[in-house]
Amino acid sequence: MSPTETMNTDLALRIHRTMVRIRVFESRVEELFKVGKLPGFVHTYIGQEAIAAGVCAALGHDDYITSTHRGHGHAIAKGMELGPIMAELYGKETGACRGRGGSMHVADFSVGMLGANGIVAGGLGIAAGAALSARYRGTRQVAVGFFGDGGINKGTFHEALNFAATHRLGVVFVCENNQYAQFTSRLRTTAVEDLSVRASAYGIPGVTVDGNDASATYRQALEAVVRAREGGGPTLLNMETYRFGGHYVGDAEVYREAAEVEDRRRSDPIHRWEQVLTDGGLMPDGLRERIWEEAEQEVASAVRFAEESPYPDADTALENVFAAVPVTGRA
Ligand SMILES: Cc1ncc(C[n+]2csc(CCOP(=O)(O)OP(=O)(O)O)c2C)c(N)n1
Ligand SMILES: [Mg+2]
Repeated sequence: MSPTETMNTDLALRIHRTMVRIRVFESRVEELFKVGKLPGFVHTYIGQEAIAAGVCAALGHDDYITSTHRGHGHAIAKGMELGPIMAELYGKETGACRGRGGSMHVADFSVGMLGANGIVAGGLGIAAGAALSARYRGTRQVAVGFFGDGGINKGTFHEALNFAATHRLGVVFVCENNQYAQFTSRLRTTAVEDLSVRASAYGIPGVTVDGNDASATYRQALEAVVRAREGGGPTLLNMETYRFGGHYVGDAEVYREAAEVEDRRRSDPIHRWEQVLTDGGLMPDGLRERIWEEAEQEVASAVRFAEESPYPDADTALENVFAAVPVTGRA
C-alpha cells in the first residue's frame, strides 16, 4: 500500500508544506546567526522535519506539546506563526515571549505549544503534568513530549515515563533519535541499540519508526494519540533520524565524518516525501515550486517583522518573567 493511501491529499500536502516552512525558516536562521543578527545559540531542526510535521498533524489544536532546545520546528508544526518565533529569536518585544526567552524558550500556550526547553529532557515532566491536568479537567487532550537520544538517558525521562505509565496518562513520548547528543555518538552513551525497548520497563508500548518518512511518523503518532485519548496510556516512539547540521550553528563537527553526513543527507525527509507525492500523483507540475516560493516569502516577511520590531524597554525586563505568587493563607 502506498503511504499516501493512508491519508487524504489535503493532509499529505499539509505535512509537506509544514516541512518546507520549517526547512526554509531554519535555513534563514542559520544565515542570520552567521552574520551576527541573533543573540545566544541556535540549534536548527534541518533533517528532522518529518517528525514534527507528522506528529503534530496527528494532534488537534487543543492538544499539547513540549519541546527541546531544538524547538523551532515543533513550534511551527504546532501552529505558531513565523513572525513571533523569528522576533523571539531576535530578542524583540513582538517575540512569542516578548523577547525574554530567545531560541530555546519559544512558547505559545494558545496553540498548545508549552515551550522549547534548554534543559535536556526537561519537557517530559511538563508533558506528563499537562496530561494529568487534562485528566483532572476531563478534556481528553493529549500531550506529546519531544526529546532527543541524549535526553533518553536523563533521570527525568525515567521519572516521566514511570509516572505517566502508572497513572495511564495521555502522553506520547517522541524520541528524536538523531544519533548524537551534542558531540557524542549515541553508540558511546547508550547500552541498547533499539531505544524503543526502554518502554518495556514501564509496561507501555514502544515502537521504532523511520523518522524521515512522513507517512510513518504520522501513522505511528496517530495510533499512539488515539490510544492516549481513549485512556490507553502513554507510548514511547523512537523516531530514527539525523541532524544535517551541527549541534548548534557554528559547530565545527569534528566528531563525525563528512562522508557520514553526506550519506545520511541522501535520506532527506522532504525529498523523500516529494517523491512519494509525485509518484502518487498528488504533486502536479508547478505545485512543488509554488510551495517553496510561498515559504520563502513567508519567512522573508517574518524576518522583516522581526527586524522592524523594537527591543523590549529595559525597564520592563522583569515583566512576565515570574508568575504572581498565589496567596495560600499559610505563614
Ligand atoms: C540537563 C542538561 N544537561 C546537559 C545539557 C547540555 N546539553 C545541551 S543539548 C545537549 C545534547 C542533547 O542531545 P539530544 O537529547 O540527543 O538532543 P539533540 O541536540 O540531538 O536534538 C546537552 C547535553 C543541558 N542543556 N541540560
Ligand atoms: Mg540527539
